[in-house]
Amino acid sequence: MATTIAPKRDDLLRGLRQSGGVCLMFIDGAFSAASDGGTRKLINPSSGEVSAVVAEGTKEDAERAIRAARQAFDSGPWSDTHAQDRAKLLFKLADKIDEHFTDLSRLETLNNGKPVRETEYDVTDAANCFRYYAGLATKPHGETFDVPAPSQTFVVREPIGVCGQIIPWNYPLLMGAWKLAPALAAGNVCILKPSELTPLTALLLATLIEEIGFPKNVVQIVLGTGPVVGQHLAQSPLVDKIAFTGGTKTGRAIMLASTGNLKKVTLELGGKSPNVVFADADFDTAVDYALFGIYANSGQVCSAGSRLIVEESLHDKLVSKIVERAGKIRVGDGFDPETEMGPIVSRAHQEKVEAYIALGKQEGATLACGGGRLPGELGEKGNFIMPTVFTNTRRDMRIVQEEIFGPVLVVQTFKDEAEAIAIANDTIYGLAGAVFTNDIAKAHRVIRKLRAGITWINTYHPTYNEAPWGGYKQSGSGRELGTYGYDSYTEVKQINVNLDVAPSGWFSD
Ligand code: TXE
Repeated sequence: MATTIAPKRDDLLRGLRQSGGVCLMFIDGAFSAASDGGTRKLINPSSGEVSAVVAEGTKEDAERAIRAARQAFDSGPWSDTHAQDRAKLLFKLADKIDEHFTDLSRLETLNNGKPVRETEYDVTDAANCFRYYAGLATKPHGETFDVPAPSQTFVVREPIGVCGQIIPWNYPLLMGAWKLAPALAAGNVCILKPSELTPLTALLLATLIEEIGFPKNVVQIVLGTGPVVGQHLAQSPLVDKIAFTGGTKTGRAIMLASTGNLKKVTLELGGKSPNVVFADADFDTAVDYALFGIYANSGQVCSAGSRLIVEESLHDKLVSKIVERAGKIRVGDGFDPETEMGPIVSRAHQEKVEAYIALGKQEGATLACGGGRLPGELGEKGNFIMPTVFTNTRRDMRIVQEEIFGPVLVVQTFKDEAEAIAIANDTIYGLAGAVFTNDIAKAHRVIRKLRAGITWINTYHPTYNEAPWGGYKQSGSGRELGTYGYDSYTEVKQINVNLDVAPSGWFSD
């Protein structure tokens, strides 16, 4: 394997605002430390070393940001700005992200561990997301209705207000873009809370936002843990909407916390997505996407194809090829140009994935490959798990039903189309799913029966800013991206106008 060419840590952190070696958050127009001076050491998932020290926000910091946001929305000019002006700023931000492409992608690799080739995709996607919503900002149109004269009725969309946006660690910059771009395009003000594990790229984004000159408090970035800062955002009566991406359990807690003022809530949660392969599928394509579906970002993807559901007659041939190819995946440091799969985000999450692997063995599934840590010095320091495949599974096994969120593929088999569909839909989740077959009618029949919001035929994972993202069942509520994502940041108002200004005479004089 080629030598790791990690840029120097201090060079990567240079773009961030710091004080005394602590990276600061962005509240009320200024880069600030935590109210109680608290800090958190971030750990590089590949080396186990401290990668940065960041401010650890408190409830008081969250409250300060909420009050500043409230003021900015209620009396600031942002929600009344012309959409063209908001679009201009979003286009500028997209250009700034492009200018900082290398800094952002390398910082993301330090942040989350994923290989540079993945973080480069993420940065490009993030810029494209801002650009998409910059374009969309000027496109919304209202409706008018043919109601009895002399009334005229029309409908407009308006921003919701103060949006708390809580994001996870698996796509730290991209999830920030998915949240901020539609909300800002629609005229909302945002408080973004990155995962406490991976706040670095959001902090660099804050410096770009400040440089561009967004109005004060239109975007704030508050750091801190979920149970403290995230929970406070969800509970606050001054916050109008929460948009959350993360685990299903946390999503439930957020929904409960949001009931006080019945704020709007969108949730993008976990999955256990089926990848259905029929015997007539193009073999090499099915193998390729089965690998990509589960091992991209080390399986830490909400839409990962974590259940391979294969027609019985193809099982042995398909599994043996997948096992052979999985064994060749180069696992290592994200800065190593030869690395194909990086580490797990944290030691705690690595242990959670390992506990599932142990459980799979206990439950009686066959470990066809992987199952252990990366051997050698790198494997001791970092959080690496080898690509893993379980066969001989049963539908009731926990490794089949629960989201593992790591590089662990479970294989299930089916005899016919009806059984494939029944197995595919047999979890509490409904985020994504795919079907591989050369029979186009069958592909469409199966896709239409999948209870999932994001689906693919003869491919896995590609998605675009234009199309809605979100899940059925316990994979969430609401949709992000596309016009659906924009709409989810707007209130809808009907306006009735009397075109014959005269008393109605309903009550006698
Ligand atoms: O996520 P959490 P965790 C799944 C995956 C993983 C599991 C747990 O299965 O194993 O979730 O991961 C904030 N109020 N996904 O614990 O807790 C937290 O600070 C408000 C799927 O790391 O959901 C972070 O910013 N906020 C997923 C964010 O929630 C709270 C991506 C996500 O963390 C909070 C990640 C609270 N009470 C994990 N508790 C996806 N859908 O892509 C935590 N947070």
